Amino acid sequence: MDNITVFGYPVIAYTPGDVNNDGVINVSDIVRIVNIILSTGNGPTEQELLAGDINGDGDLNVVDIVMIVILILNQGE
Ligand SMILES: [Ca+2]
Ligand SMILES: [Ca+2]
Repeated sequence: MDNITVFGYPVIAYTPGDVNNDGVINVSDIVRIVNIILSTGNGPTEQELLAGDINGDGDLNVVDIVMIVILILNQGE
Protein backbone atom coordinates (compact mmCIF):
# COMPACT_ATOMS: atom_id res chain seq x y z
CA MET A 1 0.00 0.00 0.00
CA ASP A 2 1.21 3.44 -0.87
CA ASN A 3 2.05 6.01 1.76
CA ILE A 4 -0.73 8.47 2.42
CA THR A 5 1.68 11.38 2.40
CA VAL A 6 0.18 14.18 0.33
CA PHE A 7 2.61 16.97 1.11
CA GLY A 8 4.37 18.12 -2.00
CA TYR A 9 2.21 15.96 -4.20
CA PRO A 10 0.98 17.83 -7.26
CA VAL A 11 -2.71 18.50 -7.15
CA ILE A 12 -4.35 18.09 -10.52
CA ALA A 13 -7.33 20.37 -11.03
CA TYR A 14 -10.05 18.90 -13.17
CA THR A 15 -13.79 18.93 -13.69
CA PRO A 16 -15.41 15.54 -14.23
CA GLY A 17 -16.46 15.40 -17.87
CA ASP A 18 -14.47 18.45 -18.94
CA VAL A 19 -11.79 16.40 -20.61
CA ASN A 20 -10.22 19.20 -22.64
CA ASN A 21 -10.39 21.50 -19.61
CA ASP A 22 -11.96 24.48 -21.40
CA GLY A 23 -14.54 25.14 -18.70
CA VAL A 24 -17.53 23.61 -20.41
CA ILE A 25 -18.68 20.06 -20.92
CA ASN A 26 -19.79 19.57 -24.51
CA VAL A 27 -19.29 17.52 -27.64
CA SER A 28 -15.64 18.59 -27.84
CA ASP A 29 -14.98 16.54 -24.73
CA ILE A 30 -16.70 13.56 -26.29
CA VAL A 31 -14.53 13.93 -29.37
CA ARG A 32 -11.41 14.08 -27.21
CA ILE A 33 -12.33 10.90 -25.37
CA VAL A 34 -13.08 9.11 -28.61
CA ASN A 35 -9.68 10.16 -29.92
CA ILE A 36 -8.03 8.89 -26.74
CA ILE A 37 -9.84 5.57 -26.98
CA LEU A 38 -8.94 5.22 -30.63
CA SER A 39 -5.38 6.30 -29.80
CA THR A 40 -5.26 9.05 -32.38
CA GLY A 41 -3.26 12.14 -31.60
CA ASN A 42 -1.51 12.63 -28.30
CA GLY A 43 -2.10 10.26 -25.44
CA PRO A 44 -4.20 11.36 -22.51
CA THR A 45 -2.70 13.57 -19.85
CA GLU A 46 -3.33 12.75 -16.22
CA GLN A 47 -5.90 15.55 -16.15
CA GLU A 48 -7.70 14.07 -19.15
CA LEU A 49 -7.75 10.65 -17.56
CA LEU A 50 -9.13 12.02 -14.31
CA ALA A 51 -11.76 14.19 -15.99
CA GLY A 52 -12.76 11.57 -18.51
CA ASP A 53 -12.96 8.58 -16.22
CA ILE A 54 -16.36 9.54 -14.89
CA ASN A 55 -17.14 6.21 -13.27
CA GLY A 56 -13.68 6.02 -11.73
CA ASP A 57 -12.77 2.53 -12.91
CA GLY A 58 -9.34 3.65 -14.10
CA ASP A 59 -10.13 3.26 -17.78
CA LEU A 60 -11.53 5.45 -20.51
CA ASN A 61 -14.14 3.67 -22.55
CA VAL A 62 -17.64 3.90 -23.97
CA VAL A 63 -19.17 3.79 -20.50
CA ASP A 64 -17.52 7.12 -19.70
CA ILE A 65 -18.71 8.54 -23.01
CA VAL A 66 -22.29 7.60 -22.21
CA MET A 67 -22.04 9.17 -18.77
CA ILE A 68 -20.61 12.40 -20.20
CA VAL A 69 -23.41 12.51 -22.77
CA ILE A 70 -25.85 12.27 -19.87
CA LEU A 71 -23.98 15.08 -18.11
CA ILE A 72 -24.25 17.25 -21.22
CA LEU A 73 -27.96 16.56 -21.58
CA ASN A 74 -28.63 17.28 -17.92
CA GLN A 75 -26.82 20.62 -17.86
CA GLY A 76 -29.07 22.07 -20.56
CA GLU A 77 -32.20 22.21 -18.44
CA1 LIG B 1 -14.59 20.79 -22.29
CA1 LIG C 1 -14.19 4.76 -16.76
